[in-house]
Amino acid sequence: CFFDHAAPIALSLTVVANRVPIRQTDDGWETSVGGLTTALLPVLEEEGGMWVGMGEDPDLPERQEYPADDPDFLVRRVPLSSKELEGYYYGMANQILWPLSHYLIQHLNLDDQFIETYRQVNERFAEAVLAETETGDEDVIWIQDYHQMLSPNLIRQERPDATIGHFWHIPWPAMEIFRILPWSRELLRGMLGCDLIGFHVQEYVDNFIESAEVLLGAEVDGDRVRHNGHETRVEAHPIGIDVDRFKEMSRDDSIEQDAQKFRERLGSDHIVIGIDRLDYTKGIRSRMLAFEKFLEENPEYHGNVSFFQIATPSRTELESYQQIRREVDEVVGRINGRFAEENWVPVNYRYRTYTQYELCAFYRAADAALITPLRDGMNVVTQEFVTASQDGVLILSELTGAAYLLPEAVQVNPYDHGGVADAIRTALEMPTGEREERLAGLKDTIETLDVHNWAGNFLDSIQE
Ligand code: ADQ
Repeated sequence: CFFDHAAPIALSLTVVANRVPIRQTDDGWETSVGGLTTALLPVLEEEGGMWVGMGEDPDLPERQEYPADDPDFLVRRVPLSSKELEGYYYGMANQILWPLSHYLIQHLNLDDQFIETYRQVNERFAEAVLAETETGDEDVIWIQDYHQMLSPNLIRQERPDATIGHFWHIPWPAMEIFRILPWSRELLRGMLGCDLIGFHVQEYVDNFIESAEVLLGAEVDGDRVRHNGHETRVEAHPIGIDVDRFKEMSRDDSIEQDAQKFRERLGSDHIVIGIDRLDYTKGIRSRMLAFEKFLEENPEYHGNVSFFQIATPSRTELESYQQIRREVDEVVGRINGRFAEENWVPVNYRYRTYTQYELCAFYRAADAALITPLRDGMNVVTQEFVTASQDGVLILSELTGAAYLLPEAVQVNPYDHGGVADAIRTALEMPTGEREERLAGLKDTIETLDVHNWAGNFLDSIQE
């Protein structure tokens, strides 16, 4: 992989993502925490380069060298008006591409205004990249996610020799779902400006290739797609977490103490956790219904098991997110109203963010994690739990990218509440030997997925 090379590769990297990786705090500027930043910052720090993302605040500079005293890389903001942000981000990205890719088409809002603004904003991003970069053999432009489907080909038209990659972090749906979009062909042509497109798993690679073949009549040869005289490779590059950082954090004595205090506070023999952004794709409401069924069917567990669910506020401006929040509130209230006893509350629900350090203590304290999205590109909470846990059981939705890679998890269909209820019982009663064996297998896989390998492998592949 890239980081194992004896001498660093001469590479100048331009990352294009919806958001820039730095934020302003009371003490000055700092890098934000998150998978993308963790993966790509070391490359930018070592090799230099640029990160292009949207500028939501007109008071922040368009160009900012970071860190200011001894710059490693350039942050380039593409300033967006609130109207642009609404159409491109809240509209096209969040109300069209997000629900469609997760097969939840009841949330689709196919408003023509959204694609109009999306085209304009993708053009603005492409112009920023073209203005700031030169074409050299070692220059790589790496675009991230569904916010930027058109900019690859816009850049390609001006720079036929540029090296352009794209990583798509969510599922690529079946061709018959993708073709629902009135602009499916235009969006595919935009993506095919790339030299390399990465997805988490082969299923999404196959879906993308089929979409290009059927909808554009592209020529396909294995993982290569030819269209309009240009060839694009499409590959699976499953993302990981920063395993060493997570391991180190979870070994910290104070994490162990915090986990212990947390267990005492909940006061139950068994703790099951769920941690997600509050998003209708994450299946939080279905999970609650499954837990309710578990309580109905297993009265001997009343008073002995607590379900601790954290939901991070997300995309709160959108009605569909306000609605899922109301629905989750309602079902939590109902379950607790129905089953709570003098010294026991079955569902402990928190609608807020935590630090990674705090999350790590929750992972450590849990007997089982209930990770049951209705659909998820990968789901890295899974990997964080497995890395931090010492003896926990992973219950995982088979409709996630992670499920393809983690056969040792107890896999469930998130729509099957009875099946999930049975899985909870299986997890709580699993013999120690089996728990250890499954967890060891999961840990092995997650070590190899490490986020540094992910970035390194993608960058190696694009430079082949
Ligand atoms: P997300 O949909 O955001 O990512 P996920 O992969 O689960 O989903 O990552 C969520 C991250 O947020 C985790 O690192 C988690 O620790 C953190 N988080 C969640 N709740 C939190 C809280 N209350 N406080 C603090 N942090 C919290 C998209 C795709 C996924 C894909 C990733 C990476 O939807 O399928 O795995 O990108 O490619």
